[in-house]
Amino acid sequence: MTGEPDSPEAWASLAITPSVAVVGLGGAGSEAVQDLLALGIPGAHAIAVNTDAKHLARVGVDERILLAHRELRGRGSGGDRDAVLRAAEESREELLRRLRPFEIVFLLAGLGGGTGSALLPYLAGQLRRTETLPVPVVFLPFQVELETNASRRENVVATVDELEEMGGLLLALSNEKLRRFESLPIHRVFQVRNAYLHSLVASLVDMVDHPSQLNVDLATLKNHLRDSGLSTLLSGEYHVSEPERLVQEALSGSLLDFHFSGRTSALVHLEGGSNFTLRCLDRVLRAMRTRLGEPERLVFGTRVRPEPREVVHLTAVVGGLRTRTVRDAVTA
Ligand SMILES: Nc1nc2c(ncn2[C@@H]2O[C@H](COP(=O)(O)OP(=O)(O)OP(=O)(O)O)[C@@H](O)[C@H]2O)c(=O)[nH]1
Ligand SMILES: [Mg+2]
Repeated sequence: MTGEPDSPEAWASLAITPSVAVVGLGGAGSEAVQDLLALGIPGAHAIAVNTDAKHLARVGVDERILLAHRELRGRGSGGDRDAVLRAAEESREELLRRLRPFEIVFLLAGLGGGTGSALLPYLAGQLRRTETLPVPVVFLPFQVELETNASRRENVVATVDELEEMGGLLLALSNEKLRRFESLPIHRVFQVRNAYLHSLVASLVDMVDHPSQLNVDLATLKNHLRDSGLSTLLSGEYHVSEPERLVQEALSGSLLDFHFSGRTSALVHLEGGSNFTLRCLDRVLRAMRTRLGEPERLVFGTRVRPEPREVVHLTAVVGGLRTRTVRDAVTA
């Protein structure tokens, strides 16, 4: 420890940096984790959990967990959510032992299969009883997959219902929204989506990880989430001279699926340079208020860097998603 026992340095070194895990569940989730790793999330630990031993063996992560179970025999579940739940229940202690040490655990899964669809709400529910903050991230299948495959649709709806019921943060990335990139090759489209997800994950981690002038830390975030119902995460960057556009970009440029209800709330964090003025902050907050239809609660934090910057970065946790929103997207 540096400095005198009562010095600010000593206290700073006592403050615990949030430890973050990015966890891929099933095939699609594990692949997305690899893309996030490639883009870099400083300090985050990458884990893949699968019932498919072959797939697990070829993903490049820090830690692999095979859900071994008599029924599944290391070959994936072939869409059997119930079998995966039985396996998860059997391995509950082990899974929690590996995930509980982290303060924030992002859980990623493509919905529609068995492994990711079953594990995501199961683990989110288990972790919510601990000190760890679970952040579920789901990839919703293309509409055509839902319309042409009843069992896949049932898996998706069951998972989404459980997650909505739980409340808290939910990042639902809609494959349908990827249609705006339809001229790109398919693997590139998923990379674009994962790069967008990376910017959200990195923004959240950065918001709680580095001290600000008006601070938003992990405790602030957890408190905010407790009273906000179902929430999602937005982020964006725009020129410091156009604060309203910053809010518009963050809300409309999103690949997430969400609609707001009448009772919204927002936790907003802004980072800018030495030219980020109080007027700019005020305009962002007013724009946010208008766009969210007079939120019940608006909490904000700011961080100002010593050098001037062209852009302001916004991270927002917005609560009060209309219930059934994601399900509407699934059943529309
Ligand atoms: N492979 C892959 N699939 C994706 C991706 N994004 C969404 N998906 C979809 O994710 C859904 C779930 O598929 P998987 O991840 O293979 O399923 P799983 O969770 O491994 O479950 P089982 O194999 O049935 O045990 C499917 O509808 C895919 O089309 C992606 O980036 N990669
Ligand atoms: Mg699989």
